[in-house]
Amino acid sequence: MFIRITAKLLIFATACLGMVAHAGEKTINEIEINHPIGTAQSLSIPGAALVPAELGNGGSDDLDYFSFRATAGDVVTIDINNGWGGTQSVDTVLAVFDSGPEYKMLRFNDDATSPDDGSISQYDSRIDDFVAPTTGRYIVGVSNFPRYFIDGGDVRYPDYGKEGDYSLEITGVTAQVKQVAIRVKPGKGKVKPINPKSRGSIPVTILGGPDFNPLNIDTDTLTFGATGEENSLVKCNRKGVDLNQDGRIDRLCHFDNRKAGFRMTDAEGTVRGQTRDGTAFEGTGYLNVVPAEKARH
Ligand SMILES: [Ca+2]
Ligand SMILES: [Ca+2]
Ligand SMILES: [Ca+2]
Ligand SMILES: [Ca+2]
Repeated sequence: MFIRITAKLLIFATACLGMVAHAGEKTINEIEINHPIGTAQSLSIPGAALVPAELGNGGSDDLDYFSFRATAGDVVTIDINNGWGGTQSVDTVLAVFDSGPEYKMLRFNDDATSPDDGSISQYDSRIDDFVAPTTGRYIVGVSNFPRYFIDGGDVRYPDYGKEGDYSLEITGVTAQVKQVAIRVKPGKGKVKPINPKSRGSIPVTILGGPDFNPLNIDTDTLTFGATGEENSLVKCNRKGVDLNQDGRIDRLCHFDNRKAGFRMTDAEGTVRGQTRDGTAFEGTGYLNVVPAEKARH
């Protein structure tokens, strides 16, 4: 390994570290716990996304899994930048899996096959031209050498975890996100305040639409909070009720107040998720955040 490192450093020591921003790229911070693969962090990617993340911030054997939705035929690049060469240099490996439950491994890469602008070393992995076979959800795994991914979504040698930060960049996704209506803290009368510090949960109604049945939601993919990426789900009612009396079934879900991450300045909350057939949706609703002392009244 030392020889490989030396040779690669010589070749790439002068490589430019400048990051190339892609049009419409969205930055989404990693949220632990995103392992094992069944608890992958759901990313809503409007074409391209940059995910600053770290191996080691989720425990000593940290692995990072992220899911995203792609359309059949999308040609997707999954690229690690700034992994090798920093203060916590980490030799990353990448894999793409289907959405389970078998978690078949579709692609794997340890070291990039060519240099790129965001990496000083080909030790930063990159998967080029992943063609989405069907419209649906895919899972990206990030690990480190020698913890290679295996079919089924796990890794060999799980105890060789090494810490280090990196950026994951996913480009080439043309996911269409369906817009749905939600009501945060539904009920009659004035909007009820949310106290960012209180324990307990926030009820959110996801309203049914002409071609949207909330009972078809894959609740494992539901996120809600200040950015819409927060893994805050507590539970959803199994049965639907027509809460706004428009003849369509709605669904009430509860999200953990603290995990939703609201601050005093937030005016809206966002729900994101996917239906069981892989359709991505999102909805945003007004909320009313108040200081802890006022919320008691
Ligand atoms: Ca992590
Ligand atoms: Ca993790
Ligand atoms: Ca790279
Ligand atoms: Ca590597």
